[in-house]
Amino acid sequence: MGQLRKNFLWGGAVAAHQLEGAWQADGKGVSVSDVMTAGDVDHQRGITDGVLPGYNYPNHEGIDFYHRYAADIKLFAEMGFKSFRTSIAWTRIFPNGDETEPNEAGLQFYDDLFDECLKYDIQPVVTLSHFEMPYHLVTEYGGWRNRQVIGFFTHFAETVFKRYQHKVKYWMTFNEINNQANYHSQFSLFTNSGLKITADENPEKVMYQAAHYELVASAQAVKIGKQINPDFEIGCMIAMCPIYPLTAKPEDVLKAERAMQTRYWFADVHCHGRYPEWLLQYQTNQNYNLDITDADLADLAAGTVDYIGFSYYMSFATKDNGAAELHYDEEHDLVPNPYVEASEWGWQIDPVGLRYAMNWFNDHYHLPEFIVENGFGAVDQVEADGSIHDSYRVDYLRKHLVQMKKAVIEDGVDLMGYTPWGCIDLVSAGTGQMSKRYGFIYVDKQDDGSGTLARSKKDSFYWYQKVIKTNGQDL
Ligand code: P53
Repeated sequence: MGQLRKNFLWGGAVAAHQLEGAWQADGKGVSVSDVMTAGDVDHQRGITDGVLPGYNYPNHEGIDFYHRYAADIKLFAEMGFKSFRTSIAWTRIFPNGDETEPNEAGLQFYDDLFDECLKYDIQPVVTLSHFEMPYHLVTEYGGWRNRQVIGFFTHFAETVFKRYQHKVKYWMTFNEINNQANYHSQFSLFTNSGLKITADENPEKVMYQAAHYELVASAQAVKIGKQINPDFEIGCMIAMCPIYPLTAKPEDVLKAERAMQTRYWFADVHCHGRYPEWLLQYQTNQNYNLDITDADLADLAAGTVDYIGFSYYMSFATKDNGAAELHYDEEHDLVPNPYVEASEWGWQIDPVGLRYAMNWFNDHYHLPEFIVENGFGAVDQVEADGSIHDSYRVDYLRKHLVQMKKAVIEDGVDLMGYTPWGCIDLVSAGTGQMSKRYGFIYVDKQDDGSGTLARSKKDSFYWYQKVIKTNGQDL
C-alpha cells in the first residue's frame, strides 16, 4: 500500500507581491502588480500607466509581511509547516530589471526571511517569477515579447541561485505560466508576461512569442541552477483546471481535448523539452513565423524540469459550439458544470478533479508532483470573541486531501508536498480584494485598506495543525 512520503512537504503558499507590501522599501522598484488597482467579483482590476495619484493599489501595503514576517513564520511553525512557498520579488533584487548589479538590501531581506524559516526546519520553496516582473521592462522593452528579457531574467535567476544555494533547495521558474493561454484576457497577459497589446497586434501570436521566450528562459535557468548546485530541484508551475467535455458527444470530447492541449502545452515544453506536434502545426497554419531558433530548441531540450508544481482550485467544462475551426477561448467556451458547486466568485469546486489532474500529469510526464496551491477563497466572519469558524474552508480542504491521498495511495502518483494557497490572508491576485480570504490565519485588513493588520487564528489553523501532525492520517 502506498503512502505519503515520510518527509512530505506540508506547508503553505504565498507570493511576494500579494503580502509583502513595502513596495518602495530599501530600493525596491515598481513591479507590474504595483500598477494594478483593486477590483471585485464584477469589476476587473485596472492597470494604470505607472503609479498615479488617487487610485487604490492594494499590493502596495499587502499585509506588511515585509516587516512582520518573523511573527508570521512563528505561526506557520506552530502549525507544523515543513515548507513555505513564496516568491522573490524581482524588483527588490533588480529594481528596473535591466541593471547589472543587484540591490544588496533586497538580497539581504530574503537571506533574513529564509534564515527565519530554516530556524524552524521549514524548507523555503521559491518561485522566481510570480506576477511581479519589473514595470520598467514593460515600458522600455515591451515585456516578454522582447527576446532581451530572457537575459535579464537569467541574470536575476543566477544571482539568487548563487546567493541562496545553501538555503533554498526547491525552486520554480514561472508561476502559472499557462494562464496566458487565455490570451483574450488582458489580466493574464499582463500578470504573466507584462504584455499590453496594441491595436495592430494579434494577441495570440504575441502570447505564443512571449511564452516561447519564457520557456527558453526557464530552461536556461534550470541549466544554470544545476551548475550552481546539482542538488537543486527546479520545477515548473502550471495552473491546472481540468477541462471536461460537457457531454459524451464526440464533438464535445474533441473540443475538450483541444482545450486541454491549448491550456497545457506549456507543460509539454517544460517536461519533454519540445513542442507538441499539434501546436507546431497550428502555428504554421496561422503563419505566425515566430522567432524560435535552433539554439532555443537545444536550450528547451537541455533544461527540462525536475518536478511539476501546480495549482488546483477548480475544474472547467466546455462543449462544441459548431465553429468550423477547432478553437478554445475561455471567455466564450467555458460552460457551467451541473454536477459541481461554485464559490461566491464562481470557481467550480471539484475535489475529484484533483485526483484526475494528478493522474493526468503522471500519465503525461511521469515526474514527481507538488501541489503548490489549493484553497477556498471565502468571506470570513469574525465573532464577538474574535474567533473565526471557517468550517467551509476545512470542508473544502479535507475533500481535496481525501482525493490527493487516493492519487498517491491507490494510483501511485509521487507527490512531494502540499502547500495550500494564502496560508495567511493576503491580497487576491484576481480581484485585488482582501475579502476573498484563503488563510488559516486571519489578517485584520479590509478591502478599503482599513484595519489594524493584527493576525488571529481561525478554526482551520488547529485543523491543519492536526493534519500535519498525523501526516495526513487525521483529516
Ligand atoms: P485569487 C486564475 C485561475 C487560477 C489561479 O487566486 C489563479 C488565477 C489568477 O487569479 O491564480 C493563482 O487570488 C495565483 C495566485 C492567486 C491564487 O491563484 O484570484 O498563483 O497568485 O492568488 C488565487 O483568488
